Amino acid sequence: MSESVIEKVDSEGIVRLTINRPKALNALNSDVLSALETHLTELENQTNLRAVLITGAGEKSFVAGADITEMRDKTPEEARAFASQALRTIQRLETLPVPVVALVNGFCLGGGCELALACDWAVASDNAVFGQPEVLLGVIPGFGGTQRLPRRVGPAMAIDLVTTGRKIDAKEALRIGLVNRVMPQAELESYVEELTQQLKGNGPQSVRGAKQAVHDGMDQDLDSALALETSLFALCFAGEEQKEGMSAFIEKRKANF
Ligand code: DAK
Repeated sequence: MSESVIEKVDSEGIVRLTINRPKALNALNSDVLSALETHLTELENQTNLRAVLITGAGEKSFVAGADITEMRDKTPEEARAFASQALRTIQRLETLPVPVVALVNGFCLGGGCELALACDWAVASDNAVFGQPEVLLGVIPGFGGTQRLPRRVGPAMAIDLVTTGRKIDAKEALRIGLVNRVMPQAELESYVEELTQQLKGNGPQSVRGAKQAVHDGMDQDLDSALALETSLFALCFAGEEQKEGMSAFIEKRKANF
């Protein structure tokens, strides 16, 4: 039986997706994108979902980009279809209702960096390498990089990265705000376990609401975004979670969500 290009492990609502093409440094081809989209469709409907982790198989690479071998002979129409498939899939990852964590364990280049940019968290090992090297291949980023990168790190740094194609190390990625944390590779797993347990300990609806407020608000003017926050805040008082969280505080005990 052939190995799956995406491995999925579900541990009580913490779902880990591993892109499994280590021989090609987990480059994204059509098969990976289709498999990822199938998993995301399932996750969108999973009611007990608390957080999603996405990573690459092996110790060398998260994702070394879109698959150059598959792309080389594409016509403009085929390139557009490929980019549309990737954009749609990456957007579905971004809009999952729970926090999505990129566990960046090595090369995070091109489409890989664009995948990480669509995640809420990026936690990187200290050997991780980031970049948008598309201009070295005669193309531009096609999976959202020219739009999400400036929103994450600001337009000046984004222009630097997408026009030079230079690679940066994990330390610089942390400094410019591309990633949230950098860990020695040996400590990456335990840190991510701690992070997901922390997320899991919080009110599930509150975590979803907080993510929604940030994401939806970013696309709106400040007044509309603040109104959105007010609505989502008020909505918290319609459920049990707020009652339990505040009662637990007053009764000096741990909330049981
Ligand atoms: N695609 C396909 N295969 C790849 C790959 C990739 N992106 N990256 C690595 N590999 C394969 C290598 O070919 C090699 O395969 P074999 O020769 O063993 O068969 C194997 O992985 C191991 O790689 P290396 O031997 O090169 O390993 P090294 O440690 O020496 O170097 C490296 C690691 C990550 C520095 C190097 O592999 C590298 O530079 N890889 C390419 C990185 C890159 O340029 N990524 C960006 C790809 S472009 C679009 C527009 C643009 C895009 C998409 C759509 N539209 C408008 C449609 C572009 C997106 C991109 O991501």
